Amino acid sequence: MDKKNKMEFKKEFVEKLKEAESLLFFTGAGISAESGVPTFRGKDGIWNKLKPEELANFNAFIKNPDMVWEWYQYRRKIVENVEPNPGHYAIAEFENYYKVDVVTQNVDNLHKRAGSTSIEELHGSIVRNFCIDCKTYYYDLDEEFENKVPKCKKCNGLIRPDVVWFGESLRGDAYPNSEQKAKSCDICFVVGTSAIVYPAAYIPITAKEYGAYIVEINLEPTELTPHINYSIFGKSGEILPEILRIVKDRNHN
Ligand code: BV8
Ligand code: ZN
Repeated sequence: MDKKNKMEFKKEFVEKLKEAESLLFFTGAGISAESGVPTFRGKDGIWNKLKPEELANFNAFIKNPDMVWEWYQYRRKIVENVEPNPGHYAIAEFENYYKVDVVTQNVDNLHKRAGSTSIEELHGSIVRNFCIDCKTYYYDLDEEFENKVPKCKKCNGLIRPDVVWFGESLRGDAYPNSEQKAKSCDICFVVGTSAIVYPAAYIPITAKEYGAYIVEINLEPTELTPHINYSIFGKSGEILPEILRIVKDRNHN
């Protein structure tokens, strides 16, 4: 995007950027779309063909472990063969100017690969797997488990991806940590999410309740849009670097 058609942003937002000390980026599948990772609910979403209830839940896994395992192998393959996009990298680079926290619903590990250092993965990550019986963790399982669920070497239990499925509570302190960060951020960016999955979608609502300025970056309005201070419509991989440019220009003049 050359000089002449630089993106313009609302004056109020530019002011908030100037005063802010801490930013929170609440992200969903849309931030990884430009990397080539399919979203869930969009027109080409992976859940158009298969319903989440059929795949991203424990009963589906117990009923048909190979099918669910194969679906995650398919998604792991995609994620292993893509790169973070300028949106992920811009979020990592904001760390040079602000205290930055990332709270992501994504399980694709792209924020980490882009260099962000404070990340809460609310729904876990497909780079990790564990045995449903003895909870032993497994990382790089070899190729032989393409479409056959692997069995635990210690107890022969089924191995599953370390993601949070529907009906499962969020693990560890990911949610309370994210809530804490939402309460203390000055600006909360809501990037590439349809904001219909709970309790994750409470995070931007909590940030707003605690006085943060909420900015939504999405191709289209979402369930959250009525609560948003500033909606910027477009691709996150183009918008986030433009917002970063304002911050860099200000810091270098
Ligand atoms: C819980 C991990 C209770 C796996 C996911 C019945 C029974 C049980 C629970 C429920 C129930 N009914 C409702 C619930 C609650 C349920 C829920 O919220 N359901 C929804 C669907 C109504 N929640 C749960 O079950 C949660 N657990 O409630 O437990 C409990 C409590 C205590 C004790 C025991 C139990 C767990 C939810 C976690 C589910 N796991 N994923 C996996 O990934 O395979 S959710 C799944 O949806 C993904 O994680 C994804 O991240 C998440 C949200 O989707 P989005 O990220 O928003 O993606 P989406 O495609 O929808 O939207 C993309 C957006 O990007 C679009 O707006 C698009 O316009 C935009 N976009 C596209 N391209 C771009 C872009 N924007 C900018 N730039 C672009 N280039
Ligand atoms: Zn085991």
